[in-house]
Amino acid sequence: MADIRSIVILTGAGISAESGIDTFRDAGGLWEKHRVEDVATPEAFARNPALVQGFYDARRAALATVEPNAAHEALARLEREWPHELLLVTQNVDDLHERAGASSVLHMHGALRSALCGACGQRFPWEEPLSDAPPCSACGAPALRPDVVWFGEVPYQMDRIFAALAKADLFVSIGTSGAVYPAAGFVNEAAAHGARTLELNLERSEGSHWFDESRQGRAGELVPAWVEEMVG
Ligand code: BV8
Repeated sequence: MADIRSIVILTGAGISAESGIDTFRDAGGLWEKHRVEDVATPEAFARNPALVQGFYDARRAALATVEPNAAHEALARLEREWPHELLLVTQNVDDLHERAGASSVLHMHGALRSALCGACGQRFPWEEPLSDAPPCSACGAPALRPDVVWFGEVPYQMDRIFAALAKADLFVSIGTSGAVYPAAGFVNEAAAHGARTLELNLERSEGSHWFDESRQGRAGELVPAWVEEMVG
């Protein structure tokens, strides 16, 4: 690993699967129970706010019933022990990276435990349901929505992510199907700037062919083994 200094890691729903959180596209996943266009777009929220708020209230409440797994813990260890730059980007809206001890997690698609005011744009840490339209703590309007990036909305901190990808020596994608952009294009962005690329996923993804190396298996096994290779 002598030639590797800066690392960018991207995680997806697969890293939380062994914690009991449904992925999106696996059998029995979230998109089998809800059509994307009915619950994960601004149009869906405008059309049926109660359905969308209920979908996210249920997922926020479920966070109390799950725990981080060995993969989350291994990435927290890497963050503690890696002596050079490391950026952990997650597409996930759960808080399992943080609860495993990761201290600097970039939630490019927002977070269940955050609320966004549609009236004044303020964000707040949030634990409670939003279905009963609580007033915004800043402006008082009953306009709070999940602080989550829906399809058609702009992911958070894209400049920071692209700057890190341009400097990365290694890009690692963990537990994602490579189905959604711009996240699915990060491997190409990193490789175009000379990074080595590694995929750790249960099965081959839509983007596996872009990676220098793709390992198949459960994140709970592959991620601790990879972290041991890096810092052991
Ligand atoms: C944007 C938050 C402009 C919400 C999410 C046509 C072509 C190309 C693009 C588009 C297009 N039409 C529209 C677009 C853009 C669109 C898009 O990509 N659509 C797709 C469907 C084609 N994207 C957007 O709208 C994005 N915004 O483009 O803005 C822009 C662009 C660039 C720069 C600035 C602005 C916004 C998209 C964000 C949507 N919000 N999540 C919520 O959580 O409810 S997306 C959601 O799905 C995830 O966050 C993630 O990003 C995405 C994919 O999910 P995964 O995490 O990968 O999960 P999945 O179930 O799919 O896969 C799980 C994987 O884990 C599997 O591979 C499985 O094998 C593996 N696995 C399972 N178990 C395990 C495991 N691996 C290891 N161990 C295990 N145990």
